[in-house]
Amino acid sequence: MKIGIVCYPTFGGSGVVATELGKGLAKLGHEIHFITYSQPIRLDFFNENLYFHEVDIQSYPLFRYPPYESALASKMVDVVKHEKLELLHVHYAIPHASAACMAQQILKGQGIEIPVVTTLHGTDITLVGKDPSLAPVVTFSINQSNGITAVSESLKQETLSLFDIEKPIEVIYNFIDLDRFKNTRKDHYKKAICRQGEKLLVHTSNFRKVKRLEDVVKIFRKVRQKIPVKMLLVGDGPERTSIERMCRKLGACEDIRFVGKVEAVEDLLPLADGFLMPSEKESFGLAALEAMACEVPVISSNAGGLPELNLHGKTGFLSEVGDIDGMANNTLKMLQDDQLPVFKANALQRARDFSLSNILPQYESYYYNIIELFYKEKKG
Ligand code: GMT
Repeated sequence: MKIGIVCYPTFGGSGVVATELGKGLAKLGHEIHFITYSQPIRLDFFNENLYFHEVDIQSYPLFRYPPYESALASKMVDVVKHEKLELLHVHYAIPHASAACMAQQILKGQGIEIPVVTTLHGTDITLVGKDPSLAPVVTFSINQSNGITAVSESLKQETLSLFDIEKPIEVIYNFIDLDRFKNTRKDHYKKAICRQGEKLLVHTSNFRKVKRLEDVVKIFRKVRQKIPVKMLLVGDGPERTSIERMCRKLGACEDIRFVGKVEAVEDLLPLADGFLMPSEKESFGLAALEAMACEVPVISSNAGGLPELNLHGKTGFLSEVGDIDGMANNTLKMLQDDQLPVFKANALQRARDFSLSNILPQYESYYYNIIELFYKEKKG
């Protein structure tokens, strides 16, 4: 199949899923064309089936806001026509689904028919998309898509409750490349951070409000009052400065290390004994799955799709959003020497359910179904 993939090329989960999906499909022999404003972060290897088309936006003094959506739609038209694509798969509804919808209409006017699949990732629905300033366009463009997928059952249900959706939504979970994310047992690195044999906790995110970084630090502090422990905060974003300030104020700087954005996060995760994800909202929790694949159990909130991934009392623990005491107590329970190896093994076992080899064929057969349905409907 010749597939166009549209996504955000940054560190965010939706971009990672889209890029890894494209890479996986290319390895299976499909021709994959990424259409985005810069080279996707994880598009880091050569494969003869992978192509990248950059969306360039004209700047003009009149524009207060650059017309990205129009530029993207125009690029989609161009790539579909010249590369003879058979399907467009857009990740994150805003503005990708509406741009795809426009491209589809333009192409139709030129006698070219192409189905569009939209994958909903989370904040495009639960935070940004439901805002009245965007909801009508989001609803329209989701309904115009020929196929809709959501990354968890929870996100599917939330989408159905927030928008007037007229088409079935298929749940296809986030996935993980177990060859890349695994326990590489780099104990010597861990000793460099935890010199006295302390336990190590990790949090990775885009440091946005929704991730509740303050809770991460508060949980860590409570755990540190009981056992020797260190913490790595991986990533960067709007909350970083205030969280660094908070750490200083609490005198926790020497035990909490801000690592910044790390491309090869799979090198860091195996060092950890526990992963903290107290998010306000989380449609799936790809970062937690990455940790689990490296045999790191998860202390998380029970927001969104997290209970579909993190099994309470088995692969870690779930608590209500904001329950700092609960999360700290659960962390202490999980880190006990006789418990930790069991949690670690369970985390890996659960991660295997979401392996690339399990999930990729689901996307593949979904594409074939949508294409078949699309042409059946056209014939009438
Ligand atoms: O977590 C973020 O803020 C990034 C966001 C994105 O769209 O890039 O992640 C969302 O999509 C991921 C991939 O499907 C999911 O694993 C994350 O749970 C989801 N984030 C939220 O729902 C907050």
